[in-house]
Amino acid sequence: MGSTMRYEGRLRGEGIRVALACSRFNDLITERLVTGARDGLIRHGVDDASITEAWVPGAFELPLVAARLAASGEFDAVIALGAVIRGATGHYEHVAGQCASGVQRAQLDTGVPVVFGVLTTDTLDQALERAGVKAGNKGFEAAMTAIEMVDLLRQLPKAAE
Ligand code: INI
Repeated sequence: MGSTMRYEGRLRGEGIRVALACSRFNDLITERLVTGARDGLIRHGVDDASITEAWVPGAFELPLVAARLAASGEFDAVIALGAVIRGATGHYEHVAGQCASGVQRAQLDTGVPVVFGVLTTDTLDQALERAGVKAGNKGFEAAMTAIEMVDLLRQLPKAAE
């Protein structure tokens, strides 16, 4: 009997090129997410010079830019960073929902991991807590996901021709 194959990405960032798609809306929060993401990447071996940032006005714009970065062939992973806060908008569901589905589409269309590092919260306080103040930093977590996914995809069998 053959043994079961088990694939799992490792947190090894050496040699990985990462693009951060960053949203300016709620930049008190998103600047912290960027800091957390850079910290997570660098702590796990990603070279500072291999991290690129592209800033967009709001979370709604993240999918287009994330898709462009992913399709460029210049990055092994893209991380979309943003903060959609319900209290601040009447169209929360649209912005958050479209952002999430657009980010998912970007990674499925390109085969390049595009990580959803976007906070969707009811209040500014909740967003702050998840941006490094109390309950971790979603940017840091997104960096771990990016590194893990790059390593996992390198291990998995390639798509058949
Ligand atoms: N963009 C955000 O990133 N977060 C929000 O909370 C938000 N609110 O509250 O509206 C927001 N709106 C702007 C949106 O992302 C687009 O930039 C805008 O609609 C132009 O396309």
